[in-house]
Amino acid sequence: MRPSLVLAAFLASAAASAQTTPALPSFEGQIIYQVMPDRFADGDPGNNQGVNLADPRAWHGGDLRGLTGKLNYIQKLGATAVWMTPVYQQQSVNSFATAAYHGYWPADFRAVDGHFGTLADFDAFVKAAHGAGMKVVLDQVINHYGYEAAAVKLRPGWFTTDAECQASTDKDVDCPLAGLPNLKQSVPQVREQLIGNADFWRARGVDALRYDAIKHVERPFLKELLARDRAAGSWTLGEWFDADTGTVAEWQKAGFDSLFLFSLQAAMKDSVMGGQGLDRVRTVLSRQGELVRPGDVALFLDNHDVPRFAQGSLFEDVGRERTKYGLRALMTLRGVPVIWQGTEIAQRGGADPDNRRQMRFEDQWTPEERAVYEVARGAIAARKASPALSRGTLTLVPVPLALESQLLLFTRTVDGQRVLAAWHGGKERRTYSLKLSGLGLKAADLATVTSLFAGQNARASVRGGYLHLSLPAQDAAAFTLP
Ligand SMILES: [Ca+2]
Ligand SMILES: [Ca+2]
Repeated sequence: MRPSLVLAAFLASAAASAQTTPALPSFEGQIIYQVMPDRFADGDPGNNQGVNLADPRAWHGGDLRGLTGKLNYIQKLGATAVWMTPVYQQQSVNSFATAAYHGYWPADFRAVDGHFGTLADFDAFVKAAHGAGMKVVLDQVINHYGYEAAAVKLRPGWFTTDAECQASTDKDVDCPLAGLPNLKQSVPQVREQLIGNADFWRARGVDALRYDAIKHVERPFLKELLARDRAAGSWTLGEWFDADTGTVAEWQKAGFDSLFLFSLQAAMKDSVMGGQGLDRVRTVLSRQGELVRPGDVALFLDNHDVPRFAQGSLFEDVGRERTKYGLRALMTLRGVPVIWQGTEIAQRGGADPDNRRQMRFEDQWTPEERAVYEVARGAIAARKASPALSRGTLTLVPVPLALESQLLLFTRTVDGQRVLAAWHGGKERRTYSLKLSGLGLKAADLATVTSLFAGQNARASVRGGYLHLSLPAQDAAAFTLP
């Protein structure tokens, strides 16, 4: 070994021993794009068995090859990671007149459903994503099999019985979710199977695992699973439907790196899209101190289980304008933004399956949809270019009581850089002059600056102890502060 290599090896081992605890897997600074592969892009018409685009409950033909072909689109939007809903082998028949296109009715957790392609197609996707510098988040079902999966009849001992459900004191966990065959994680073979599933996909290069329906999964098993994921370096994201800050904090303490903050999604739907007071959002943010790792919490405007964000307005033009506001607002927050396919063009849709309409790409967009996309792309770019927006701490700035429903201010700070986020819910453009001392802010005089978000007429200045803000109606802006 050459002396330089000996020295390098020595320094590496010294660094390793100096580090008392290994760094936790983190997605802070990432932007996740959520895809439902069946509804995204069809790259292989040869696997379109049973496809019917006119039926929202049928397969639509999207697949892994199509997704790989659209990586460039996702990357151009600015996302750094892709979360795909499950692609493994599904039950082959319909239940409730619905096909298993969504991926949540698994039959074999270690095979790719023929509609999505093959394991080789999966590997090719992971390779292409990594080649583009992007991370892969795989959806994992750990609570149930599909209604008609063969395993249900083959291995009855793996599932809870009606009597066990009725006798249980924790019905969320021990009773079927939507009637789905409920796995008993206290059975050792079930545990082995589920933990082996995570290992299987991890070995194929998956960077992170999004665990479905964790509210319904046995707790000791979840902790065992999470400990293994953490030791293997996989980032874990839990879906506890309707989770508020307290639930997210509890499960971050128990070993999850992240959960979706549903309470913030609900507040943004009401305030940003619904035009109700911004104090709803402020109330959620005021609890961020409870979070163990606020920078890793997953933040979203909508997903495949709730009505589309833009659907919150009866009027398509209003839905589009407020989606622009929502996307910019999302990019000012601390956490990991998750964008569900189509939200970047303000796609509409009510409850499932209407919220899972076919994705539409550039050549199908109207000029109005393109305008929403440009705002999304610009807001993501601004966040990525700003260390404070990407990774800074968040400090709420108190505004006068009379303004609380229409003005939300907070700062994001990292490494001495500070950005002021200003959300304005008012229906008219407005200029605010606020005394710095009343806001608890200290800032040197600042000649007028414009928002970090391109194409937005928003300005800020500081003079004589006052912060002056000139803000467009129903929009969120971000300003670099001295
Ligand atoms: Ca196809
Ligand atoms: Ca369960």
